[in-house]
This record gives sequence, C-alpha cells and structure tokens, in this order.
Amino acid sequence: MAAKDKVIITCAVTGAIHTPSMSPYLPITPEEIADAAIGAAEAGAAIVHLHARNPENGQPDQSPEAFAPFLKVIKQRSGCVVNITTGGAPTMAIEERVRPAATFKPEVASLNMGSMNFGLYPMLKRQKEFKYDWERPYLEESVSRIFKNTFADIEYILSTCAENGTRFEIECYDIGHLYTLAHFADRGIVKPPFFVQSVFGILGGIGPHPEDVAHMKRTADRLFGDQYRWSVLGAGRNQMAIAAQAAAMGGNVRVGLEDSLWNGPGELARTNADQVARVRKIIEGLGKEIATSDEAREILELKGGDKVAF
Ligand code: KMH
Ligand code: ZN
Repeated sequence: MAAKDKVIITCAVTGAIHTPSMSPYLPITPEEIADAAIGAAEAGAAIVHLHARNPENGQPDQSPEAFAPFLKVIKQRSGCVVNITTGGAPTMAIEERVRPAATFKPEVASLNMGSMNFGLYPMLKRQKEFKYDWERPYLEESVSRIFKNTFADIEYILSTCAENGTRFEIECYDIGHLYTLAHFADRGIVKPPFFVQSVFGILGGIGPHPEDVAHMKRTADRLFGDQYRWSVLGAGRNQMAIAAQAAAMGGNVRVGLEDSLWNGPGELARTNADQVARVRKIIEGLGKEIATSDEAREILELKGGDKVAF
C-alpha cells in the first residue's frame, strides 16, 4: 500500500480539557507524559500531540521549561513525530501559548482556527469532588470564557513558527474555520498540504453527528481539493465512532486522553496506548494500514525529526 493511502494516527496524551480529579490515568508529570507518548507511538501512533502540566497540581503549564524534560526523553526513546500545542489552555494569552513551539521548533504545532465558546462546565455534572483548588473554577468559568483565536492571533502563530519549518495541525471546530484556513491559504501565509484536524463534539463547536462529519469533509474537499490531509477527533464518548466513520471515508484519526478519558461506557481508559490500539483495530478491520512516523512525514511533508530544537 502506498504511504498516501495509509492512516495517520495522532495521539493527544493529556491536553488541557480534563483535570486530574477526573481520572487517575491522566498523565501529569513529565515522566508520565513521556511514557504515555512513547507507549502511544509503540502502539501505532505516528504523531504525538503534547501539552504540559504543572507536576504538583496538574494545571496546564505552557512554559517551555515544563515541556523540555519530556521532549528530550521522547526524542531519545522514539522516532515519532512530535506536535506541540499552541492552543495551550483557553485561559492563556497568545504570547504564552506560542512559546513552546517557538522555542523547540517541532515538526508540527497545533493552530486553532477561530475564537469560540469552549464549554467545559457540563463536566461538573459528573465531577463533584476535586483534589486541587484550580479545577472547579477552571470548569465553572468556561461558561463565560472565550477561547480567543482572532485573525491576528492566527497570523502571529503562523509567522512566529513558520520560519522554523514547523507545519501545522490545523484545528477546525466548525465549518467557518475551514473558510478561515482558505483565507490564510489565499494570502499565501499557510502552505499546502494542510493537515486539517476537524474537531467534533466540543460544546461551542460543530456536533458529533455523522452528517456533521460528512459536511466537514465535503466542505474541505470543495475548498482544498487534493491540497489537504483530513483528520478527525471526536470529543468524549464520540471518539471511536467518529474515528471509524472518518477512517472509512479515507481520513486520518486522533485519539488520546486529551480528547476522551474513556475506553467504553463507564470505563476509564487506563493508558493512551489502549485507545491507540482500539482505533488501530478499527482501521485494520476496514482493510487499511496505519502510517509509520516516517510515512506521516512523507504524507504531511514534514522537515524531519533531526531538525527540531530539543
Ligand atoms: N483540545 C482539542 C479539542 C490545541 O492543543 O491546540 C483541541 C486541541 C487544541 O488540541
Ligand atoms: Zn491539544
């Protein structure tokens, strides 16, 4: 099978959506994040998408110093593609959010394509007790918080990182975000092939219905033709169904505890690698093959793991 027909699995191992009290399996310390990323890569993830947390209390931490310890270990122990978040957390300023990617010049960094409501507060329905003081207000205050990604913010991230040869996981939470990507593509500020990560099921973005997934692909096909590579992530319990639908439609997939803590109804995922193994089974069950990290580099036209600054 040619590399271009293989399915790229991205694993987002910890993120900034879930808080430590929600799952004892959420990676928090640099050792846990490194082990989770390496385990995911061994299970079949070609790309690992990384956030950092304060090891004392699990709070999202976007300082380059918080990323350095696990980036080095992952590079020593795995050949996987490292993707550093520029989303950070919706509480952070854009200058803070871009610093790890600007410092470490990864092969891939995330790029969020629009300002939006980002509702974390419904998780308060099932989570009543918290270990750390920051967790409850973080969720509660999402009712009036904007995840800010203005045109100027997007251009700032592009111009800060693109000179480093970093390419982007372009996070599109709604159809309008595809049009924003088309706008930047028309201006020549972002170059194809675009790695479009369409996000389904975040409160404030497009829903998780199969029609939503189909509409996202139809629109991206119309706007970008063969100039883009499509990937999907489904938040929470929609994770595997959306991955299965998109894989069947020729897409790539993202899993990981950033996007869902679950391994099935009421069962917490114990590792990121478990979710990678489950989605790999689905992909292989469809008669498809997963891409290695080097095949993902070829498909996405990445600069190579030896050209990063960590
Ligand atoms: N948390 C996901 C819904 C980012 O890191 O830039 C999207 C995300 C954002 O991964
Ligand atoms: Zn992320």
